[in-house]
Amino acid sequence: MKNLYLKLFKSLFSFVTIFAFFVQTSFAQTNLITNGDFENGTANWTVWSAAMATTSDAHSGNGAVKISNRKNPWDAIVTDVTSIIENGQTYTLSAWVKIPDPAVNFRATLQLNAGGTTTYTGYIGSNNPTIGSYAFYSQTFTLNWTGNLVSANLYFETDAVNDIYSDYILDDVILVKSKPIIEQLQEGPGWKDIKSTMLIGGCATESGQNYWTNPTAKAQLLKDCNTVTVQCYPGWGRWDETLHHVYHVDEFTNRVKDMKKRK
Ligand SMILES: [Ca+2]
Repeated sequence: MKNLYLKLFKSLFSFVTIFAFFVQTSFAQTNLITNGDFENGTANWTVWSAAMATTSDAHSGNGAVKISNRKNPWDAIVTDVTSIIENGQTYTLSAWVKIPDPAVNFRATLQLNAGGTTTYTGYIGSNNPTIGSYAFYSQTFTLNWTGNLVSANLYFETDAVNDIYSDYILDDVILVKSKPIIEQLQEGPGWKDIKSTMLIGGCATESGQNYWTNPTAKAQLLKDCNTVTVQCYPGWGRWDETLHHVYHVDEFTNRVKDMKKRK
């Protein structure tokens, strides 16, 4: 019976894309970067071999910072994060960046000197960043180093196009302690009481990592999923040939309830 049910379930949900909206968990999200929004001028920031000036061309608030007169990738705005970062900690770094002229290989680089060895690691990178308007860049990563931390600088750089290094404008730089999303889900309040704002997506197909085939995600679903605000709509395979792009929220919720009972 169980197998029959699962077969039915799989066939119903093949090629269906599901989006669940829920609030971020209550995990602390304090921005570790002082004046990351540049509302206090350029306080807490310095510049290496370039020009730094505030600008009203902000992503949010009244101010942002513009870096110009660059001759090298590392002619950049920089902030000292030595006293901020912790070994073994996972972080999410994000920033809004506007690059007016052609540029490649945008990244935020962490220059880290630990135990006398200096390393350079790029984060939130894009080989082909958006040109001419603000774009959002974000990445979650875990920092690990060996030996005593001597210094750590975070700076933002690009490579040249036709030997010209574009200016760039930076706003809303945020560094927060983070955890892998699946850990946040496991520690969170569960889906049953959650109402919308954050998007997670997954395809209820039989391949790849999704809520139905990823053991951890599936465990979470079975653990606490009683009612879910879910939008389902047929993908290219379509739910059927008559109800095109129809939401099947109730159907989905009932299936989940039933699956939970049968586990
Ligand atoms: Ca700002």
